[in-house]
Amino acid sequence: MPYLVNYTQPIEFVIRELFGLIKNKPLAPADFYEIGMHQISLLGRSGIAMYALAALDIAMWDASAKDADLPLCEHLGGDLADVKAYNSGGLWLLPPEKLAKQAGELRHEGNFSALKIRLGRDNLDTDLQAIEAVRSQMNEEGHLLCDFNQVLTFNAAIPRLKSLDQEGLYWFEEPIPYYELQNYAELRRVISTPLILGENFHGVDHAAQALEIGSVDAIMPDLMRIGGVSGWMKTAALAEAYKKPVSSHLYHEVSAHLMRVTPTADYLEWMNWSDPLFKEPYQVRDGHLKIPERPGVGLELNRDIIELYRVR
Ligand code: SMN
Ligand code: MG
Repeated sequence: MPYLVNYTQPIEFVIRELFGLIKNKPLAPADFYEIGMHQISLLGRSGIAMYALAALDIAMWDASAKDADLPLCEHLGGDLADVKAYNSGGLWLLPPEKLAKQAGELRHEGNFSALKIRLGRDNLDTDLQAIEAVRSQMNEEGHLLCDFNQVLTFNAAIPRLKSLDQEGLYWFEEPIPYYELQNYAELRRVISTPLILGENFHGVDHAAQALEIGSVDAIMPDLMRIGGVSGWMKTAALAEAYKKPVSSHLYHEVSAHLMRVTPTADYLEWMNWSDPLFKEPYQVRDGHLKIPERPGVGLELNRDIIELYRVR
């Protein structure tokens, strides 16, 4: 799916529109989420409108935690304990012979014991070689997660996943298109490795539907698509009710705080692409993210870099 840079402009436009709801009003992020969701109903409670709402929701929760002089996780009732993470910053669909070196580097970046590999190559054998190359750099007890990024059809997924079931992978992520929720439920009946999706849940209702249909063994919401901190908290409560583990997708800066107040929290995705945006980006040690003891999300923007990415 192409990520078109021009889409940032309509998002910015909706942010400005929604900002009118909160300008010069007391900080009340939970109220804003409810009013904002109602406001965007005509556009649809997802997509560009949701991205804009999420941006403001996150900014408001950050400000509200800063107002209380607490790190966001403590403001939400949690503590600053370390957050278990996996390194996701590589292992794309490269030829298997290139993967061992990269896996070694990713492991040593933060002494990670868990990595994520991308699968779904032209044939099963190449996927198996890729797994073997990465495993050659891991401890026996380390977790190897995998992500297909929706590349398989339902019919192709059945034999491929049945064969890969023998590999002891920690999860199968998005093997087929994310919106085929009924097919996910079918796959779960014939596959034993846990199936996870969620980076493409567009709002809490979508997560609720996947849980209700029985499409997933675990979920991994994306902070933006799920509706910011408020959308995440509602989804975390649903996952607790359905007794399903919750991992995160990207945005580890905020998601790390939320994992501390997610009852069924599992893995935080560590993908530090956004580090240049921040003056003091987060650190990982021994495969765990350390949340800094600073108010709010605890990050200050690097204004010079922001200038480079300005929409207008
Ligand atoms: C992913 C999706 C979008 C951007 C980066 C990475 C991938 C993941 O699906 O889950 O890490
Ligand atoms: Mg993914």
